[in-house]
Amino acid sequence: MNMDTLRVDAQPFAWRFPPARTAVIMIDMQRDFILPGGFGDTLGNDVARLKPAVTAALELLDWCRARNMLVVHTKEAHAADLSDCPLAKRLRGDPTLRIGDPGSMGRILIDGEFGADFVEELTPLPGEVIITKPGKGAFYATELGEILKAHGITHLLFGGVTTEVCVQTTMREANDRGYECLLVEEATESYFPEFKQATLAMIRAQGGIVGWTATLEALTHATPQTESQEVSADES
Ligand code: C5J
Repeated sequence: MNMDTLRVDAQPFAWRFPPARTAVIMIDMQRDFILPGGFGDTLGNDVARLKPAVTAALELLDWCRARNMLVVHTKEAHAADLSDCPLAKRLRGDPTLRIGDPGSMGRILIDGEFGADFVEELTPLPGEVIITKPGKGAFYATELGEILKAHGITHLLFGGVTTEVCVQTTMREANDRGYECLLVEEATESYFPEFKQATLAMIRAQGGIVGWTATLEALTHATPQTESQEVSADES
C-alpha cells in the first residue's frame, strides 16, 4: 500500500494525489464578491448565491491544513492608482460602481480596502500564501508559479468564486502548466447556477480535459492508494 498517495472518487475517474506535493488554491473569497455592496453586487448579481461555498471552503481548508498542505489564497484586487487595471476592464458593462469607486466597504476591488479583503470566516492563517492578482487567472502577473515550483507542488485542489470566471481561468492556466487539478464541487459557487454546472461538466469532459471534480465528502474520504489500484481499469 502506498501511504504517500491518496485516491479520491472523482469525475471523470479516480484522482490520485500526494498530499506532500499538493496545494489548495482558494480563489477570491473576498467581501467584494460575496457580500452586499461589493463588486459582484454592483454588477447586478445576487451575491447571496455564493454564501454556501464559504462553509464548504472552510471545511476544505481545514482538511488541507490538518495534512500540512500548502495553502494559497488569491484575491482579485488592484493598486490604489489603478495602474494595473486596464481601461477595458474598468469601463466594461454598466455597474452601479466601477473598480476604484468608493462603496460601502471602501473603494471597489482596491487592494487594502475592507471589501477587497477576505470574508471573516476564510481569513488566511499566519504563514499561508496570499496572491494579489489583477486578472482573472492567478498565474497572470503574479508570483504564484514560482511559489508552487519552490514548494515542489505537482497537484492542486481548487475552491473559490466564481466557478466559471476566476476559478475556471486559474484551473485552465494551471492545467497548461502541467499541474494535476481537482475542483471541489461544494467549495465553489457562481452567481449563475447553470454556469457552475456547465463549468464542472467542461472541466471533466473528454477524459478530464482540464482536470477532475469531486465532492467534499469524496475528498475527505480519500483512501491510501493500494498497489492493485496503481494500474486500474477505472481510468479508462
Ligand atoms: C469575477 C472572480 N467574477 N473572482 N471575478 O469578476 O470570479
